Amino acid sequence: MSFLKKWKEKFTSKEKQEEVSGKYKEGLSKTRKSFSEKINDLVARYRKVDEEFFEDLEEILISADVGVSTVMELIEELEMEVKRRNIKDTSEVKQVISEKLVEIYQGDDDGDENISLNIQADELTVILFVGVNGVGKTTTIGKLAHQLKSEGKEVLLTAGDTFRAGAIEQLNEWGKRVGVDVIKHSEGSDPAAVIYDGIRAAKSRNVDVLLCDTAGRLQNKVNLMNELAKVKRVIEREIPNAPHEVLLVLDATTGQNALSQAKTFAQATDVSGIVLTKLDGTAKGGIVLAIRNELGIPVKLVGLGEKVTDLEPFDAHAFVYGLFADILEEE
Ligand SMILES: Nc1nc2c(ncn2[C@@H]2O[C@H](COP(=O)(O)OP(=O)(O)O)[C@@H](O)[C@H]2O)c(=O)[nH]1
Ligand SMILES: [Mg+2]
Repeated sequence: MSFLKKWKEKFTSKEKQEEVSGKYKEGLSKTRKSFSEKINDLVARYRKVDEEFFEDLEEILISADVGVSTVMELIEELEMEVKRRNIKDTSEVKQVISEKLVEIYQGDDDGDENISLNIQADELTVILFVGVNGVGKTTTIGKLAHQLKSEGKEVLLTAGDTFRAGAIEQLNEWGKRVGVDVIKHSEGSDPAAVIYDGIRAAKSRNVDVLLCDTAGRLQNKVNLMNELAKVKRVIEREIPNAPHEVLLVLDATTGQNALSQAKTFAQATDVSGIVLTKLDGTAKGGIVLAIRNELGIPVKLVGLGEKVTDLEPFDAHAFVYGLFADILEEE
């Protein structure tokens, strides 16, 4: 089945499809523009699908930050598929590239890797946000709080980034903006102690989801590890299966640097999912594929802008649609 057809079939209503498509299209407009221009140009330059065509395609993908080993795998798959389908004309390759990009993200099965957040049905869910300064942890917490609240959940925030007074105030502002309470201590206090208070408050107020902010100092890896380990111990002691998610927030505009941050954090703590922010700010959105393929940690949420509604569950189809929307023909 064609890529576009499959994508449309995922939705129960046309309105929903248009809403999700629209958000991804807008959020990925920089990447799409650069990507579709290059692909169209490539297809115009080559009539025949040959080795040089694939070499140029390889370069385009690498320049979109897809990641070298992911690109190699993709090109190999494409070459096989093109042979199998006996495709000669370069314009037909666009379709195959979009299909293979989804496949490479999702793996061999038809895909439904569980990217939804592990939210408990009838007990408190604790989600810990980690990541270096400036990647968008606090903003993502604000956006997610808004989303959960609009689903009817009781949400509480904890200001575990006690390193700077500004960070506590920023979370507090988000709390006011979306109408949820924030548990906070003063600047310089122990993050584990704030989070402990957050859990206590969440329990006594019958909260559904507790979102915990943390500081992200990477200068000292040992400190970071110790701090995260302590925070996790405190959470585990209060709730045996918690934290239910440890979300590593990465800034898509930092490209390959995001990958190396991810490796460091994965050593420091058990990361259950990735939030990739600022996809709207980069032309190199291909980093999503590199992260999935090279780290083996699912991207669960993507930040597609600064507005409170600019947070979406990651969807490989939507992502590839956002990249190819201009160049795939409707049938
Ligand atoms: N364009 C864009 N900006 C974002 C996104 N997420 C966060 N930001 C911005 O990134 C900056 C740093 O975010 P912040 O939440 O303070 O990062 P933190 O230090 O990790 O808590 C802020 O100016 C946010 O508005 C996003 O998805 N898109
Ligand atoms: Mg912050």
